[in-house]
Amino acid sequence: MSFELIIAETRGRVGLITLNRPKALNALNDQVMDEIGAALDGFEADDNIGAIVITGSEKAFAAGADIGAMASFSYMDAYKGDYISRNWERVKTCRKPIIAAVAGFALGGGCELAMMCDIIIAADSAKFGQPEVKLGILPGAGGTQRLPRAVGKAKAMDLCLTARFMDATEAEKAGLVSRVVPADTLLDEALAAAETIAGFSLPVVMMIKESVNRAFESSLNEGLLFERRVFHSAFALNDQKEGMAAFVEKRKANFRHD
Ligand code: CO8
Repeated sequence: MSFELIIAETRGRVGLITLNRPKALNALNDQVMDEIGAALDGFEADDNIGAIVITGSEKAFAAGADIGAMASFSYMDAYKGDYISRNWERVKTCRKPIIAAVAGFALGGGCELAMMCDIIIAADSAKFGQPEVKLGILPGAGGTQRLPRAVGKAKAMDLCLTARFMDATEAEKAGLVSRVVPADTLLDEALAAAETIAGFSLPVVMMIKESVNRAFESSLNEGLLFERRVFHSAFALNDQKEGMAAFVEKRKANFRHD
């Protein structure tokens, strides 16, 4: 897959998307989001891909939505053009797991893009923030909704209202990121985690992603019921037979992803 503002490649069973607009610190415009969407379409259609990593550069995962592109927007441009919903939701609808590997700035839409992923692994250089308030706007791609779910109301209010940045250590303590690693090992760590996930049964991995996400959309009892039904359905998989046989026979499971 060949793109202009991102690089999409495969590493084993992992699809890797690298944002590639270095001069604008990977600011996210329509073209970037369309290209991410097209890359995700390709990876989702590819049976040989079991997990995806999205990363940026050493200096910036993404410094936000492209401010220049938005500066002259009218209300009608935003509303009729279905700004954000049109091409940002594709990340959310991806059924395969996505890891955001974040170094440097993840601000505004950049932080929101990372939060749309399933796991955030941060370099020790990472800085997260929702500084839209400084621009006379508010977060528009989930910052006021996903951030409080990740870090709680107090910290989400603090970040969104003061525009201050949160470093990687604080982000890990607050629950936004799952691990912090030295910057020079970030991509290796993220790819290794993705490769581990991609080695498990793909349908089971997809069921786990769907079930964990359901926890944020339902009451506890509804979520537990959903989990139980999906759990029962796992016994229809060849991979369940293989996984348990492998345990009993003390060997490594060889999942066929069905
Ligand atoms: N949009 C466009 N260009 C950007 C952006 C951006 N968000 N961020 C940085 N750039 C550009 C700069 O304009 C500069 O370009 P040039 O060299 O041509 O002047 C280049 O990247 C390098 O930036 P700096 O010189 O500013 O680099 P510094 O190291 O001095 O500062 C910062 C780095 C702190 C990251 C600084 O660039 C900054 O504050 N950037 C803006 C951060 C921000 O406000 N982000 C939020 C944007 S609004 C948003 O995301 C809304 C989300 C709504 C939903 C998304 C829908 C699409």
